[in-house]
Amino acid sequence: MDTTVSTTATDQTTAPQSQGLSRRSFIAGAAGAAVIGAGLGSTVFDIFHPTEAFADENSPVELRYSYCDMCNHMPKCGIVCHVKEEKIVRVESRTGYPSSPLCAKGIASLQELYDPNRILTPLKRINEKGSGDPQFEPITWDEAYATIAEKFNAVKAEHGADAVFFFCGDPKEPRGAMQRVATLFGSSSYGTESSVCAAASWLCANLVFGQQSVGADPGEDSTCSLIWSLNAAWSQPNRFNGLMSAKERGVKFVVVDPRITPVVSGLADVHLQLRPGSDGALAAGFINQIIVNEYYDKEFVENWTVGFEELKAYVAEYTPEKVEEITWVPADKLIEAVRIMAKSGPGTLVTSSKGGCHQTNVGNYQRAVFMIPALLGFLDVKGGMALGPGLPFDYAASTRGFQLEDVYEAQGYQERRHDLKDFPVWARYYKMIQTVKLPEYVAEGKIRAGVLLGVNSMMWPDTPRYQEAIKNMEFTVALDYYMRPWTHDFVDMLLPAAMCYERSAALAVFGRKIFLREPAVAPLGEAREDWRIILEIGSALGYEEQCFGGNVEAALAEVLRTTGLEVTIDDLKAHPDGFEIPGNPPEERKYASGKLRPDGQPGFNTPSGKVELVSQVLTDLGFEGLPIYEEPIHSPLSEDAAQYPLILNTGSRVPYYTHSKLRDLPWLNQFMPDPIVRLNPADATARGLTDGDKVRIFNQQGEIEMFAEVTNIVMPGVVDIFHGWHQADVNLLTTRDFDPITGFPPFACGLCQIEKA
Ligand SMILES: Nc1nc2c(c(=O)[nH]1)N[C@H]1C(S)=C(S)[C@@H](COP(=O)(O)OP(=O)(O)OC[C@H]3O[C@@H](n4cnc5c(=O)[nH]c(N)nc54)[C@H](O)[C@@H]3O)O[C@H]1N2
Ligand SMILES: Nc1nc2c(c(=O)[nH]1)N[C@H]1C(S)=C(S)[C@@H](COP(=O)(O)OP(=O)(O)OC[C@H]3O[C@@H](n4cnc5c(=O)[nH]c(N)nc54)[C@H](O)[C@@H]3O)O[C@H]1N2
Ligand code: SF4
Ligand SMILES: [Mo]
Repeated sequence: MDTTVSTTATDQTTAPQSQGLSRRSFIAGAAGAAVIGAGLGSTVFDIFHPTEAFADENSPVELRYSYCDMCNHMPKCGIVCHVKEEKIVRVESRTGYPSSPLCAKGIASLQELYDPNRILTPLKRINEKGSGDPQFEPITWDEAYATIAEKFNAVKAEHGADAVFFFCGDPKEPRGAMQRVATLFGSSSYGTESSVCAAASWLCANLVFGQQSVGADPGEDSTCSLIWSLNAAWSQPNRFNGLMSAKERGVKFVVVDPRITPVVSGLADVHLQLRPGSDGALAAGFINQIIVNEYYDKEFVENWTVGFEELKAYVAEYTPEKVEEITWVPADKLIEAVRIMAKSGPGTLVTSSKGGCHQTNVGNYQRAVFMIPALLGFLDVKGGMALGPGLPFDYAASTRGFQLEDVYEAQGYQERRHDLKDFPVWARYYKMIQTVKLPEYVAEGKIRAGVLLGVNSMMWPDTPRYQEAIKNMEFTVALDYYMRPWTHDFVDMLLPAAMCYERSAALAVFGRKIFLREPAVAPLGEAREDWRIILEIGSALGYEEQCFGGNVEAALAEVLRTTGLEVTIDDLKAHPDGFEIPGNPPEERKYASGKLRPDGQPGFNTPSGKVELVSQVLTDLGFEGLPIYEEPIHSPLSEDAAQYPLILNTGSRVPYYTHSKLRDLPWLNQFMPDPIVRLNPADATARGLTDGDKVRIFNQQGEIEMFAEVTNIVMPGVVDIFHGWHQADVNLLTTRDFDPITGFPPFACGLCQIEKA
């Protein structure tokens, strides 16, 4: 059956209504067909516009409110949906909402909603996994749930509940529900995309000052800010607004980034353009200058830190000159940057999940970075980085109570975790396993079945290892909007997830304001929202009451109840502009008043109660306590550099795409229709390459082909490649050299060579 009509992306933008089958015939066709093929031979751009996405122009418009989640899968920018005949015909920015305005991805979100390649019915696999041509046939939801329950319970009976894996990929909203169901089922094998995203940064902040953090944007009272690698202009445009306003207020910025990004050109007073992966040395140099020039807050260091003398001795050799040699950052720039931060303060540190985390040495280097605001006396002071509890929600607007963390603790899940020996530091802080060793856990028979929500095999280094692992599991069910052969060719079942505007969970929490999202339209076809599917799986597994029979509103009511706050779903419904939880005015130096520790004692929530410049958690677990810099495993200084002389820096965000997503949307695809590799003119000339050339990029791991973009945004010696292109997956070139503290892969610092294809 051919449900698609091939057109080019530009055809679709100019002639949307003239193409192909209607939405209704697609749904009917899909449901009635015996088999749905992946069409591996065709491209994901073979799409058409369903006429039914268009309403009669004269119908009345109703305005409904939702959020865009396209850049990070949490309720972000506020959206007003113009709804006609129960179809969203237009989206625009919601004024007065905490997050705005819409970027190109937000505006294009309607093309995703009405993309005819969405899967709209549960599907089961009918040919061999890993065949290269996955074939699925539609099944009912009842059959899907009955099969999942039977398979999971059989694995549990024979191998224990930990052999069933509960995973959320980039979609972060469903985490609370997924963790709850995993715990109810008795499995400690709950994991998420945080394994390779921001959690290395959170972990390091925890080790240094006892609180999860990726830093803080400068506030009204801040005078400076050290941005260590974030490129918000492209990764979080909504946030970039705030940073630009801070610049207008006169806040000074130091930006650490190997590239000349819009954050650098728009904000930086000093740009520290370092060699990717050399951050640990730059941070040591920063600290050296803070100490040598006596810029540190002496009272704070004396009373609230441990390990200062050891740190001072360690950084003594990291003089600006030596740091220049290692990092390629001119010595005078480093001196100037430290001076700006020290002389202006208080200010903030902003880190990111990308440059911040994707290195073999991140567990040490990122700790060194978090020590900078601590030494400068910026922690929990006006204009600095506020610490302490906000509302009792976690990162994905859920709660410890909803996730049943007391059950996890009381019933000894921690001791059974598969990752406990591999990544003991990670395991100490998170009730989710570090997933990078999934291939090993499957090979060893520790993981045998799983529910994989929004899973993308290309998110991990050395993609084929993960595809193989998913394939070798006895039974897996994926939840997605689309059928993605590079992942779903290896699963047994695929369930259709409802999109952003069709969902009600999760809650949106901004500061002390909580918003309830009401679906702007009903899910297309038989799609269901992720929370509902997970809770229905939980119900099928035998936990109907604890899973509210799949009722999402009841589950959200439980989330609210477990916050312990005085707020109900009805309160949220009565306050579409957000229900504000009253709070006391912000308090400074809460470490002195005992408000940062669960035991109410003064100090930070670390073993010593102090900011740990030498980490006790690490030394107790047999690691080095000081934040010692080590060269990346594959670096210009390593042996393989002779063969692969260019630094492979992958994953830096582009404004139009999110990971493997959104390539299907014509409005976005026109900006970057093909995979590109960015390289500096010097490196291009040396290889006889010009802009637009087709090139081979290769190293000891593998090879991909892309088109060259010759640009000064990248420094000489470095190539910059965005991830998530299934036709040119850069994770065929990245290595599984995991940082021992965090488990993170070195996406930012590998090696490669380039030549004309
Ligand atoms: N080389 C390299 N690799 C990287 C990175 C890098 O910088 N370089 N970055 C890493 C980081 S930080 C991250 S976060 C990961 C990205 O993590 P991934 O999980 O790889 O992200 P996506 O490509 O967005 O894939 C998510 C899948 O979920 C589906 N999906 C999207 N939204 C929903 C939803 O709401 N519900 C359901 N059920 N499915 C949905 C999409 O269609 C897609 O198939 O990649 C990591 N991998
Ligand atoms: N458009 C779009 N937006 C996104 C995403 C997306 O895929 N597309 N993904 C979302 C997700 S899951 C995440 S995690 C965030 C990431 O958000 P960001 O961290 O802002 O994104 P990146 O562009 O990956 O990385 C930031 C900067 O790190 C620099 N960098 C690279 N290597 C190094 C290094 O070795 N050291 C240092 N100091 N810096 C380095 C890059 O040059 C880049 O400019 O973006 C989110 N927003
Ligand atoms: S910044 Fe863009 S993609 Fe991200 S939530 Fe806002 S509109 Fe959506
Ligand atoms: Mo991420």
